[in-house]
Amino acid sequence: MTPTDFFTSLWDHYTAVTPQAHRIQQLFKHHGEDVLNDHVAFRTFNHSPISLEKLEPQLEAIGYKAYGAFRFESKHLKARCYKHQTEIDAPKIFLSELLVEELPAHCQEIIGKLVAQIPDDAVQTPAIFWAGQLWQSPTQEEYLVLAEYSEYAAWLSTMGLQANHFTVSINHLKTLPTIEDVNSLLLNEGYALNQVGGLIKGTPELFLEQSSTMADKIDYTFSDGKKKTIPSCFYEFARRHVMPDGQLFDSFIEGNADKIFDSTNAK
Ligand code: OOG
Ligand code: NI
Repeated sequence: MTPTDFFTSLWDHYTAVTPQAHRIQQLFKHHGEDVLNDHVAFRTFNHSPISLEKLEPQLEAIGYKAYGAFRFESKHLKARCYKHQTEIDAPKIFLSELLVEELPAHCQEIIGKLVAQIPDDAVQTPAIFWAGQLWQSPTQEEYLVLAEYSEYAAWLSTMGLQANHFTVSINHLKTLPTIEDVNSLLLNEGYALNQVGGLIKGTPELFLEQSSTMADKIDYTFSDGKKKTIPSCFYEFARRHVMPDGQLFDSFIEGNADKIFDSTNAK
């Protein structure tokens, strides 16, 4: 599978649950922009058939290589970032996993029941990255219990493996050169942006500025038949800055990422 085929399928699955991303991309195009993606992100459960270490070879299969590692203590996550070895314009990939053993025992039990349903050999091709929910839906009660301790766990229990966001590269925009320009346009159009820690995560001095929408909402039916509107996926905007060595910063920042995760919070 080529990176182009990979991202085409990924985008189709993502926009099916994130119609705002398609609309915002159209908005940029109407401003005469070509929209390039800076990165996409995935979430998963550790110690499972879809753990980070089981997924990584599928990224390598399409030409990606890890170049950074991150830890989010209070969210009980670890993550790695990947870039394509030869295609410099291919989006970077951010892959995180929940350290399930760090959650309370009753949360581990709920997650244990979900991951037990994933076949051991679930990861065979890069198409696993848009497989979605690989288990029977949790009950509403289970979802709410997970959300109390980990919004990430609750989100993952309902949305599964898929791109949780695509990210517009502001560096490639001609008419909206700053992140403030992008945010103003989106706010004027009525989009809800992630306000955690302020609209803009990061600074030019950190060489990375990011903002994001709050996730779209979808109607979801739990395994007990209860229905609820829950967060699906969101759209991000990133502007990278040149470092003193003349290179564009191409990694991620824990302090920024920690707040970007909250774009799928239900409350
Ligand atoms: C990933 C959050 C981190 C970034 O750009 O720092 C991230 C997630 O929400 O799963 O994408
Ligand atoms: Ni991101």
